[in-house]
Amino acid sequence: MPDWKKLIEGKIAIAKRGAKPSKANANERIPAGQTEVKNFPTLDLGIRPQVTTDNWSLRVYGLVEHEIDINWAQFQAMPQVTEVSDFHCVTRWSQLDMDWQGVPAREILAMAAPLPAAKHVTLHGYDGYTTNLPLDALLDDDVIIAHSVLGGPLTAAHGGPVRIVVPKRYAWKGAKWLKAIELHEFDRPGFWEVRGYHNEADPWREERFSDD
Ligand SMILES: Nc1nc2c(c(=O)[nH]1)N[C@H]1C(S)=C(S)[C@@H](COP(=O)(O)O)O[C@H]1N2
Ligand SMILES: [Mo]
Repeated sequence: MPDWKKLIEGKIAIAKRGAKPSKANANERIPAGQTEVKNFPTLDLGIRPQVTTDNWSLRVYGLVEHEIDINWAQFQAMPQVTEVSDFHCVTRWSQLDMDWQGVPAREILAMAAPLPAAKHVTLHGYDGYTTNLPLDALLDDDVIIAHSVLGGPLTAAHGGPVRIVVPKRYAWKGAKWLKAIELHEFDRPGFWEVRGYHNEADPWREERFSDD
């Protein structure tokens, strides 16, 4: 069991390092306060859920017309895309040109048919992690429910077999080991959002903390 208090304080300290506003980067694809990396670091709560292609499934529920539960075979049978995007972590690293492969989130949401009252989502990971977004943010074409990146299947450390990626937000807004997408009417802050991380998380506005 990780030492939660230490882990949380450590991550917050790293993200808060440096005075604001941060200096712009020479590479204009790297947001202020970020440094480019090429080694795709790993960051999570330290819980590795035992999820494989055999026991993984994705549930979409809440304010939807059709609740759905998609298993690995059904997911593989859906139209696959590759979406290249940049990945920005609030702990100040960015990796460019990540070639995520999988199914656009909006294809899966369309199958569930969100009800008109559905305005917000909670993404749930198999490790118990949650994060929140407006439903609209998941409908962008760059939002992928991904099984592969950088030429191979997602490793367990990076959220395999399936994670979601939301490139326009800091990386904590994408749940690894994606278990469920829950739709609701009102916003419900997730794991980091209740601990002070910014609700919107736009890296181009340096929305790291809610008190920024
Ligand atoms: N299920 C789950 N998803 C998660 C996390 C987590 O702890 N659990 N951490 C988030 C954070 S804070 C970041 S920065 C990214 C890191 O993804 P990576 O480990 O593939 O770099 O995953 C996000 N998604
Ligand atoms: Mo993070």
